[in-house]
Amino acid sequence: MADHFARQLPDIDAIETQEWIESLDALAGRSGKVRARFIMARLIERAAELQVGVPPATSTPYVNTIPGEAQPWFPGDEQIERRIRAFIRWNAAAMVIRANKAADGIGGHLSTFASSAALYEVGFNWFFRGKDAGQPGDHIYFQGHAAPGVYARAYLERRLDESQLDGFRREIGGGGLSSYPHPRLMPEFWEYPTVSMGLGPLNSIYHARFNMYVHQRRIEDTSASKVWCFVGDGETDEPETLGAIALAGRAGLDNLIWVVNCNLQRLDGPVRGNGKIIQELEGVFRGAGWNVIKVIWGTRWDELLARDVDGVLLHKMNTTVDGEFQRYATESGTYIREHFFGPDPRLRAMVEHLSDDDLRTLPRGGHDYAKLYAAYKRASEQSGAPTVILAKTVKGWTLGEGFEARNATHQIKKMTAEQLLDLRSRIHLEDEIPESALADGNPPYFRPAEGSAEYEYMMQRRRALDGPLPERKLRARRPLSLPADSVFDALRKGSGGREVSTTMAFTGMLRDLMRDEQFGPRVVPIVPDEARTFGMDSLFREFEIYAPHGQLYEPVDHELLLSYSEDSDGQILEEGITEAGSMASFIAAGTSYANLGVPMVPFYTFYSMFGFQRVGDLIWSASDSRARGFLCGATAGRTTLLGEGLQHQDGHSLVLASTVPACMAYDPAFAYELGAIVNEGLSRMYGNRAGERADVFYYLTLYNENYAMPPRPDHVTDDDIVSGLYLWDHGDADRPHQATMIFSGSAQGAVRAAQTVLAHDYDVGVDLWSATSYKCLRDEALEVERWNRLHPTEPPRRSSVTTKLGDSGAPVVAVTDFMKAVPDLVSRWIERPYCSLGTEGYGRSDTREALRRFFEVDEGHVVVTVLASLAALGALDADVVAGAIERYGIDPEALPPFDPDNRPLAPTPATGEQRRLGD
Ligand SMILES: Cc1ncc(C[n+]2csc(CCOP(=O)(O)OP(=O)(O)O)c2C)c(N)n1
Ligand SMILES: [Mg+2]
Repeated sequence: MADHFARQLPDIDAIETQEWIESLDALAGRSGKVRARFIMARLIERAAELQVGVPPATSTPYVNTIPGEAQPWFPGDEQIERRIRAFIRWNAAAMVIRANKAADGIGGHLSTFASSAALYEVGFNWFFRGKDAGQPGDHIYFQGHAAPGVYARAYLERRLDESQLDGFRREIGGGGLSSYPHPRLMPEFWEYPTVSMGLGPLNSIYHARFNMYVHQRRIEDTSASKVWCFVGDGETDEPETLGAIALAGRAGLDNLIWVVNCNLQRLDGPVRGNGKIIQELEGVFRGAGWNVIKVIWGTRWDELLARDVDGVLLHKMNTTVDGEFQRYATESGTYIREHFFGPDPRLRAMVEHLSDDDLRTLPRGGHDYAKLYAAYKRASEQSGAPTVILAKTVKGWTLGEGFEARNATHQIKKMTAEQLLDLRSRIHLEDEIPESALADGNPPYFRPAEGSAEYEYMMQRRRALDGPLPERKLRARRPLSLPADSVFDALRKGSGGREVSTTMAFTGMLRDLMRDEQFGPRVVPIVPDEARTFGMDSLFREFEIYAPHGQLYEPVDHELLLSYSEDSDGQILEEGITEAGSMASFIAAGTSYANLGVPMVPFYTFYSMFGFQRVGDLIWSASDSRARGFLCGATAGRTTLLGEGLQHQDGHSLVLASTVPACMAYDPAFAYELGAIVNEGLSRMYGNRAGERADVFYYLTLYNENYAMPPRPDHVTDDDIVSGLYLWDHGDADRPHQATMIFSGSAQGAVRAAQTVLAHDYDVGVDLWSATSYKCLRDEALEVERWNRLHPTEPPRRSSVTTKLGDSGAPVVAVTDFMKAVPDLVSRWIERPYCSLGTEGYGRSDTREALRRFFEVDEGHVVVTVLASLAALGALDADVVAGAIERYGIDPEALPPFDPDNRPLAPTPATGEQRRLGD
């Protein structure tokens, strides 16, 4: 049913309205729908010129957004740029083919770059700014599997040599080139990891937004920097790709340009065989407030469109689905004449003067340099909105019949001698590549000599654009001074008996860090709509929430001391409900030390359950990116967050964190531990200790259980704390029985209570240790273990965890609010009987007490476990253990919490049997 919204609007001249409608009726009746559509389109365009305020149509006909006559003059030498492009095309293909010849199965991609060579080259020659002028330059996200093309250009520029190209995908041993963009593997070359589809596009949006943020906060002038992101059309299937485009529109990110390589294919086949990806994306992006530039047809189509007086060509363009377009790219001119132009005599007549070969090679817009130049120029001059360029290409373009638009093209990595010859002639390199060199299927590289016209042209263009790209260059343009150590004093002193949580301690510390005059402005607090949960609403008024356009309303709570305050130079990134977006912000802030030469310190605080589990690949991307900063998993623990149930109670983020090499995972129990870890983290990641700056990031668990935060014991140093394990409290050494307990995080409560009971009621003296980081202990122990293995004739070394806990023979019980796998990370290096208590299984809603009983980490279970460990050694009678089990009312027959179907058991009064609640 038609929408009748306009009938509700005030009509101040109904007769005039009627006249307009009648003329449209007459037009459509007399001249047909095509003509009516045309007039409407012109009226909409005119209305936009008059700034009438009519919203743009979500989709426009299947033609270029910039018509031929509106194209700017191209300032370069198209011929020489085509030559340069041919060399790059050749070398990109040669490196993949050679790599697979040398090591079958090593992989690589030929067709993606072949489809996007012009998309990149027009950028390299005319738009992408480097860093040589001392400015941050542009930030380019390359499509990951187009990497061979980027290497090939660097080879022409003498930034890579032939042996490096031959090291494509052969990194072990050094000097090789990574398969995809990885700053971790090629830290001086690649800036942004992209190949996990969707993450590059998402990161690019938050990166552009971050550049605006630092600009508006007057930390750095980023007005000359653009973020360019190259995206695959198939990649737009990923929710991460399109999930944040509305933010870019809302924030008016005119420093952001996306180029979507619409080759109509993904890995398996067509992206939208039955539809039109360009039209679909146009609607999506326009709806999100982007400036959309479609580059569909190459220049030779302009003439045909000009002759399309009846609109039949346009109609054919509009109604041909991508699956058919893909087919046309593989077919002969005759086929195209028959099927595309054929059915309508007017269309057929339009191309009568063209040969079959002309028809076959009518190019798509994404291979047309002048069209691309026009689009890029307009995009870079756009103000107030981000731009997306939807460029239509052929996958495998120039690679020949076996490749172009074939469904399998994505994965073909080899070319026969015949195919190589074909490519050579397609890109006119007969003079450069001798036929004899292709016989063995190992194509040689070729680059024009220094001093040649092509070389000089190319280098001159890069000099004019401030140097080469990509280049990851660390420049301390605006160094950071660390906060005064006194910021951590309050944490060291404890809470003076006041019951607080580590989350509250964290928020207080964050506030104090932000108040530090020098350091404070570099802090970037990030939160996904959970600030109130973590008590961070207390920061709103003082530091304000970043809003690019400021606060255009008086907040409902304006009278409150802690009102919701937004400002264009606000410091807090309140991202709304998007953990993925918040992670992208974390990456942008955490890599600012490299991207802008301005170290910024992100503290991203989130529900710990929605961290590693929800956005694990983005955390991986942060580590790929060499991001620095603090990930703060609040409401941590499976029993500490009460009431919320299994979707919220995190007992495994520390397990997942242990899989990320660059992640320093800590589980602090006390405020002073938190302070020591953050202090150490700051100096490790941002400090001025020469040579020690590390591209790592920290993961901290924060709990919401309140207890008195003890002062740091006199015998404990900050180094002890960050080492991962330290003796917190000596037990009574005179007791006849001895044991050790290790706590982490909120498990401290049960362990400390158990220590008292064990001493008084069971005569067991228990040392208490705090394990702040099992990951840290494990990493060190693995290193020692390896050293010992490889140095058989040297006296063996002992790991720190082995040394610290010694070999007294007394049992050790480790307790955590996470899974047992966490303390078990170090079990094989403990030379004493070792047992861990943790929270296996699914979380559920209840009180902390009930949860801790259920998960077997409460005082009773800790006491029983220590006694059982002693009994197992023969130090105690089994009856003592049985007595404790009874004393604490523990049901030995209850199903274990890690049984996936376990629901709490309750006795059935009549029979005394047990039944599942809820059955
Ligand atoms: C998250 C993720 N899933 C799957 C892949 C595997 N993959 C690599 S390239 C590709 C197809 C890409 O198609 P498109 O985005 O259209 O790029 P094109 O090569 O056509 O330019 C796929 C599925 C990946 N890299 N990342
Ligand atoms: Mg594609």
